Order: sequence, then structure tokens, then C-alpha cells
Amino acid sequence: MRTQVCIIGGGPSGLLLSQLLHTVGISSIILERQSRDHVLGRIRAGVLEWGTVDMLRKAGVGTRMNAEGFEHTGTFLSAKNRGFRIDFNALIGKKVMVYGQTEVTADLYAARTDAGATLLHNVENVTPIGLDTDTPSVSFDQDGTTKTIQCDYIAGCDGFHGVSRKSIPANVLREFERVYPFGWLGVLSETPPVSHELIYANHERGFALCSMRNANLSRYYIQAPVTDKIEHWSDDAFWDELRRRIPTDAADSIITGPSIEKSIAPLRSFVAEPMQWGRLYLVGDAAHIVPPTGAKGLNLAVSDVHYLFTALDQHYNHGENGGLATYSQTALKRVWNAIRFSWWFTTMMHSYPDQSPFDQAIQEAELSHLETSQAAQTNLAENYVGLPY
Ligand code: FAS
Ligand code: PHB
Repeated sequence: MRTQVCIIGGGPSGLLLSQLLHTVGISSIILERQSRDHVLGRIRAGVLEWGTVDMLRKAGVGTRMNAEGFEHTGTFLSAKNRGFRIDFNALIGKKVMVYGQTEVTADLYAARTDAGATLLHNVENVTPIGLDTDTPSVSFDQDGTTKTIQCDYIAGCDGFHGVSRKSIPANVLREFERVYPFGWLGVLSETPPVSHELIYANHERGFALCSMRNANLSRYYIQAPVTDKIEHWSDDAFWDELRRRIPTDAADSIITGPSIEKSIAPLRSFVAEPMQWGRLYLVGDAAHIVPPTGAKGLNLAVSDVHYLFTALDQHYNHGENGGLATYSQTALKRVWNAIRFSWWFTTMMHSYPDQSPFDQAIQEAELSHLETSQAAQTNLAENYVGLPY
């Protein structure tokens, strides 16, 4: 088998890159280790930066998002059970789109399928070969047979636990990490959202977030110990704890219901440098992880895709190689800005196990300053809606 770009990983990064390459006549093959249904069943991100909205529209997959997504011109923060709003539109004339990653993935799958893309599922033992040569390849097993794809470039879109990052020599790769001493317990319920916009709540008992997927599908999170198990949390216990942490008016009006999904996700900040080595380019979670507080994970994957797609288009269709040569340094600049914001927002909003009353008071003072300072709100708004590509 041969293709121009071999893409390892069929999540949002790999699917979007393949779709964009297709729009400019560049061939790709996607290798995905899970089944299509497994990938489509994942429940992950909820907020799209406008840069992501533009990229999805450019890829020709924005129709359902335009019809079903929610445009949000602001968000609510709260401390001590009292909320206030940050108006993105009034401050910086920008907004975000609330449209679940599950739907984005489904839209990309539909487009790749319609275009007759080569998307191989349930592959095993994916192995990049010859990354430091001009003739790289990727071998893999499928249905008991070992196959090889000859290609020009390899896009490592295989997430944090993938094979791509680990294919960069240890003496080349530098990793930066912070693991947070808490996780997020998330619930999906077929109930109307408690608020028309998101609510990020600081509370001495722990962080909480009220989000949504549509007018009758809500997504809620509470901070939980990393050692916690979903079995420890009945639905009633979850709702009671959520009510204790969010603004009083929301707690009094929330409509609860049975959870249709319940999961605990750990939180970490992680960056791998460089994001390229030889003919291998790392994209999305393969290169970096952010705590979901700032809603940056999926959006950073999309800006990586933008940079790599642009560089490959310049190479194949315009004979220019500058974008490929500088992909890592270009992507990492935006990555580190998002890593910083996500760390800052996480540190301000969560209760740390060893936190003192002074620490809690400082968090509340920072939120009080945010409530009254246009400059502070503008800084948060610029980072939350997404810094320029
Ligand atoms: P993904 O991990 O999505 O995709 C990688 C793909 O590669 C997967 O399909 C995997 O099966 C495949 N793969 C792995 N190894 C392979 C191999 N060796 N061979 C072939 N295929 C391989 N972000 C937010 O912005 N907000 C959120 O609320 C949020 N919640 C999250 C909750 C959880 C539990 C997790 C894990 C992540 C969450 N994220 C969130 C981040 C998430 O949205 C990612 O940023 C996004 O999925 C990144 O997309 P990809 O880079 O495509 O990586
Ligand atoms: C979500 O809706 O899942 C969501 C929204 C915003 C975040 C994190 C998760 O910051």
C-alpha cells in the first residue's frame, strides 16, 4: 500500500487532517486501533473555539454544527455560591460554539466515508519505520496479516497513549508534565441545562462545572479525588454535591435526572518537545495534554492540524517546505500559551488536598478581582475563546 501521508489515529486530529488534505488533493490513509463504534462512542469535549468552528467549516463538515451547535457569547464563574458573567462579545467581540466532540467526530467520519477514504480499524502493532529517511513506512497487523504502508510523511494523531511520541528517540524527546491531585467526575443526563451558558464554580468543597450538549442533554462535572470510583457516587449523591458547589440560584432551579453516562477523568498538563522528528509529525493529544478546565484539548488538536495541513499543502501544491521545517516551533508557541491558561484556570478553580484557608481566600480574591476588572476579564476572555493561530 502507498499514500502521501500515513495518519496514525482516527480521533478528531487524524480525521480532520485527512479530510483537509483530501480537499487539496493530498492522499492519506488512517490507521485506527479501535473499532469505528468505539471511537464514535467517546464522550469528551464540549466547547469549540471559533478557530475550530472555522476549520470544521473549511473542511466541509460544519452543516450539522451550524444547525445544532449553541453560540455562546459569555460564560459564568462563581465563588461562594454566587455567580457573575464574563461577556466575551462585549469585551473582545468574539464567541465560542458548544457542540460536543462526539458530534464533531461523527461529522468527520461521515465526510471521510462519503469521500471514500481509506480508514482502517482494529489495527494492531502499528510501527513507524524509517522516520529519519526519505522513504518512511508504517507496518501494522489487521485480521492476522502484517501489512506495510509506504508514505512520504507520518502524522502521529494517536493520542497520549499512542505509539508515535514513543517513536522519537529518548535523547531527542523532552517531556514536561504536571499531574493534578484530583480528577473530574462527569455525568451526562437527559435534562435541560441549568443555565443558557456554562458555569465554572469555585467552592471550598471543590470545583464544579455546568455544561450542556443540547436543549435536553446536560453535562455536569464535580472535582473528585483521583482515587475516587464512580461506584462511590449514586446519582443522588452527585446531584447533592453539585448543588452544594454551584451558585445558589442554579442549585435551586436545576432539573436533575438519571445519569446516562458517568466517568472519572484524571487531570494533567503535559507537553512533548519537539513535535516533529524526521518525517514524523505529532498532532493533538499525542504531543500535549491539558486539564479540561479551559476547554483547550480538542481545540489545540485543531490548531496543530491547521499548521500541519498548511505545511503539507505548501509542500505538495506549492513546492515550499518552510512550514514543514518549522511546524514544531510554530505549534508549540500556541500549545504553551494554552497550557499556561489551562494550568492557571485549573489552579484558580480547584481545591487542592493540602489547601489552607489562606489558599482558598486567595482564590476567592482572584475571582472577586475578575468580577470587577475589565482588564482581568479581557485576559480570561482572550484565552478562553482561543488565541490566534
Ligand atoms: P484522541 O485521543 O482523541 O484520538 C487518538 C486516536 O488514536 C484514538 O482513536 C485512539 O484509539 C487511536 N490510537 C491510539 N494509539 C494508537 C495506535 N498505536 N495505533 C492506531 N491508533 C491508535 N478536551 C476538551 O477540550 N474538553 C473536555 O471536556 C475534554 N474531556 C476529556 C475527557 C477524557 C476522558 C479524555 C481522555 C480527554 C478529554 N479531552 C477534553 C481532551 C480530548 O478532547 C482530546 O483533546 C482530543 O480527543 C484530542 O484528539 P486527538 O489528538 O485526535 O486524540
Ligand atoms: C464539556 O461540556 O464537556 C466541557 C465544557 C467546558 C470545559 C470542559 C468540558 O471546560
